Amino acid sequence: MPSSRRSFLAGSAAAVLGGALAAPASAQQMVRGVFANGDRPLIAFPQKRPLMVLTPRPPQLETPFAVFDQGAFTPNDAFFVRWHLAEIPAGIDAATHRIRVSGAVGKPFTLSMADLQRMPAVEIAAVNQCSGNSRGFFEPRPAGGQWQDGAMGNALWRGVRLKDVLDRAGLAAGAKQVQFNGLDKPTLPGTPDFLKSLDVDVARGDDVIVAYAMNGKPLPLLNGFPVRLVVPGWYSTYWVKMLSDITVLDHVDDQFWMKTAYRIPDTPNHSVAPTEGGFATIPINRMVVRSFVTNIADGASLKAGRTAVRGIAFDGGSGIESVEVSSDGGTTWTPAALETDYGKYSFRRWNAAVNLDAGKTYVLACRAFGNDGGAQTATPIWNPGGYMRNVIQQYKVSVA
Ligand SMILES: Nc1nc2c(c(=O)[nH]1)N[C@H]1C(S)=C(S)[C@@H](COP(=O)(O)O)O[C@H]1N2
Ligand SMILES: [Mo]
Repeated sequence: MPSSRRSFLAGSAAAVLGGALAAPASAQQMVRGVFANGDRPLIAFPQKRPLMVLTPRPPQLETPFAVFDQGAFTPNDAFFVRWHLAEIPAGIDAATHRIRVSGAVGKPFTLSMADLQRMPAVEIAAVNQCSGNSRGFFEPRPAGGQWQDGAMGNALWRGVRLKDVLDRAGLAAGAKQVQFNGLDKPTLPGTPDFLKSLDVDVARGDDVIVAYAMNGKPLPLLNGFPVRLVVPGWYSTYWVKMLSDITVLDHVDDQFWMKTAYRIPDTPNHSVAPTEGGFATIPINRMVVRSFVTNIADGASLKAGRTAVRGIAFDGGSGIESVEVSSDGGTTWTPAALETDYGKYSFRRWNAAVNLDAGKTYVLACRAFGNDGGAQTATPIWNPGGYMRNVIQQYKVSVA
């Protein structure tokens, strides 16, 4: 890993609204890459502060890592963005938006935003993390968005229980899965529309919500205005944005985004050797536990003495049981203090302190454990999708 770990800012500030037609690279603020081909322009899309651009169309925007040191919740204008298809409405009238509920149900119906507002509301803090967050660190590199660690964010989501919506329609006896569609469309006729499905028992879980607010405000357009699915604990591929259709299926969804894409090896840690083939796969589902130091970057130069180390941890919904830090690359560990608990799906902030002597180099590390016994891996996993990275993070620092 190169020494300039995150968020090294260079160049002059020139935020470009709209983003698709960016200014020449020389006029842009850049974030220096922490892996090969990782340099990213910082560009402000509508309702967003300047974020790291992987692709402008469809927008794939990464949160600069320093944002995660500023609080347990990720501000809406700093929240990462990921779309698969390029035909995304540039504006939506919430007053005329409808969600169609149909398929294997007793009584199909449509829901307006006003209908949703009249139903009992729930609020839940939950991490939205792309399956491929940190994919750029995989070796060898799989195809797909070359994210650093910023394809994640934590927000307070407000909406109604999907269960309440489904109960209003009444599931037919043979209902197996619930399929979700949004307003985005493919550009070319051969590209499959983006559709995702959950088993009926997952979809009817207490915490799955049809969300119309994020951190107390309407969703930014790029994060799914006016309404999106929130599946706490699960990778965000299921968190369908600009939700327009809820279709109950009497069979297991066999379209591209379930049968072919977003599948993981059905192996220990969902890991395989890069040369391996012929293994069974399953749809990606719950997140694995992760933790990050947020106040010290890899390659940092620090002052000698007692030094604060702080960060975040989260898992797939069991909640964080403990976090430990190391200053010797993971040989010995000491417990960190856990900060405010916003619920089992939220970022959990933690803090610790280490003693650093002048003239030495250290490898700091952190590791988290979930209440379900989940742990981070000591060596990186590998799979062809570049999914579910949760290696114990290391931060090389030198002390003056
Ligand atoms: N309608 C729609 N919803 C979608 C997607 C999409 O392409 N279209 N991408 C999914 C994926 S893979 C991710 S990582 C998250 C990203 O959510 P965000 O853009 O709000 O951060 O949206 C999910 N929901
Ligand atoms: Mo994703």
